[in-house]
Order: sequence, then structure tokens, then C-alpha cells
Amino acid sequence: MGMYQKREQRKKAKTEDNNTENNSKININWYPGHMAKAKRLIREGLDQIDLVYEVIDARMPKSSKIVDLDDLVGKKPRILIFNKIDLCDLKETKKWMNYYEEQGYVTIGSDLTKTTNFKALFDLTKKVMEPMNLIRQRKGLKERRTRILIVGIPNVGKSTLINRLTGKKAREVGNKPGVTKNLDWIRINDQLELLDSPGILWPKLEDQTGALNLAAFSAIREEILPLYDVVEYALRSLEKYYPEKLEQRYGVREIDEDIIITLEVIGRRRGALIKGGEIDYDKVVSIVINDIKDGYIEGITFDRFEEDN
Ligand SMILES: Nc1nc2c(ncn2[C@@H]2O[C@H](COP(=O)(O)OP(=O)(O)OP(=O)(O)O)[C@@H](O)[C@H]2O)c(=O)[nH]1
Ligand SMILES: [Mg+2]
Repeated sequence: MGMYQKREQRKKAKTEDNNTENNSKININWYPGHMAKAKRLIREGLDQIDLVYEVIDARMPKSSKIVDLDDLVGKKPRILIFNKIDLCDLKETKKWMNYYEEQGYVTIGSDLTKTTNFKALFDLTKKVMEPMNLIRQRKGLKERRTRILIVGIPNVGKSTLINRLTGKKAREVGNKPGVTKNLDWIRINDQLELLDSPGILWPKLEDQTGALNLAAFSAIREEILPLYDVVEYALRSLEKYYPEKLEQRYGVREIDEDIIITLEVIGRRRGALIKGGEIDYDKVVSIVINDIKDGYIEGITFDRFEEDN
């Protein structure tokens, strides 16, 4: 096959996958019915809730934070849990923890692949609940179980947290967004009761970088994503922030201006070939997506403060 034909084939591979008209802009609109329903149920059940565990993905402390959660849960005491801390770049993520602390949040990091001891989280929960418990005491009311709502965007590990806390498989989990579809109370111990909720995303994902981060870290259903654009974004972000990881994983030092050329290099290296030795570009794209999803590229945080960019 000549150079010209090859180039046409690559172009075709790229445009076929692209749902958007403009390649540089992704347009994600994913808001399944269960999310709208979850928001409504949370709003209705708010009276029963004492405290909120807001779970975010430590690799994207800005993009994975639900916009306007305050509107939904009001002034309920809250703990911001930076989950999947095992996969993040601690140096960058700590900056975000400090940033949120300065804004008055109580934060804690969590790695649910290893943690079995939740003393730190329980202690923090007790501390945050203290003012409310004091009020109850003064009113002469009995101590009662703290009722906690777990909220967050899809796939951050809300159900996994509940399973770790109960020590059993109380909730279904899965490495894809949208696993939990209902709200359910689960008793943790004599002190705590948890309400698991489905992942919620706000309907409009106008912030492009934010949307791409959510896509790259599997918070949005893959089937509706322009995967070539997501992979291009992920590879360019690796090149920009973690070139040594890019080279280690893919043997590539620079991403070509034409992403297809780089996908070809990665495809050869990883054996993503079709008959006749041609590159299977779709396969390359799915390899990169899965590498990130399955945590093969550790130590990365894509959200940055503007001045660090
Ligand atoms: N590396 C790592 N993976 C985690 C951690 N916590 C959860 N996971 C994985 O993340 C994936 C999603 O977990 P779930 O608990 O189903 O997430 P969820 O927030 O309940 O997702 P939805 O119900 O879809 O909103 C699963 O594959 C978990 O094993 C963590 O701390 N570190
Ligand atoms: Mg879930």
C-alpha cells in the first residue's frame, strides 16, 4: 500500500470514530434517567441524612467534583474523600487537598485496594459529627446512628467503599460507570449507616478539559465517547506531565502532531495488527483506554492549577 493510501486509511479510521464535527472539541451529553432520579431521591431524603461522604477521583480532584453539590445537599457536614489515591500523583493531588482544606473542606485520602482499617475515616467522621451530637445531647436526645450519604460521579468507588466498610460484598461494583442505579441503606456498625447512591454527573460538560479527564478516567460510558479524541488527549497529557511514564509504557518519547502516526508506533509495539501487518487503530485506542482504566499507568494526576500549567 502506498503512502497516500495509508494516509487516507488513517484519516478514515479517525473520522469514522468521531461523533463530533469539530475534532478539537468533544461534545459529551450523558445523563441517563437513573441519575436524574437519584438526584431527586437524594433531595427528598435529605432530612434523614446527617453527613455526606463526597467521593472524588484523586487523579482529577477538580474534574471529578460534582458541580453545585451544595445545591443538592445544602449545608450538611461533609467529608471529601480522595479515592484511588494509589493511582494518583501524590505531589499534585496534595495541592488540591490543601486547596479544598483552605476552602473549609475536611479531606482524607483513600486507597480501597489496600485499606482494611478505617479508623482514620471513623475518627474524622466522629469529629465532624461532634457539634451535631452535642446539640442532641443538650436537647436531652439519645445518641443515634450517624446516617451518611455517599455521593460522587460514576465509577469513583462509592460502592467499593461500602463493601470495604461492611467487610462483605453488600454492593455490586464494576470498573465502568453506572453500576449502581438505586439508593440503598446499609448498616456498617452500631454507629454508622450508609446510603449508597448512583454516580451523578451534571448534564452539561462544558469545560472541555474536565470532560476529557472524566472520559480518560472512565467516568463516562465508553460507548458514547469519541475515543480517538480521548486517547489523543490522554497521550498528550502524559507527554506534557509524565513523559517518563509515556516512554516506559509505550516506548514513545514524543507524540506526533498527527496522532495517527503515534498510534501506529504504539500499535506496532503492542502488536495491534490486522492481516497484512496493517495497524488496527481501534485496537490501539482500546489498549490505551484500558491501560488507564485498569490502573497500568500509576502516579498520574491530570487536574492542574492554571499557574502550574
Ligand atoms: N485502584 C483503585 N481502584 C479502585 C479504588 N476504589 C475503587 N476502585 C475500583 O473502581 C471501580 C469502580 O468502583 P465502584 O465501587 O463500582 O464505583 P461506584 O462509584 O460505585 O460507581 P457507580 O455505581 O457506577 O457510580 C472498580 O473497578 C473498583 O475496584 C481505589 O482506591 N483504587
Ligand atoms: Mg456504585
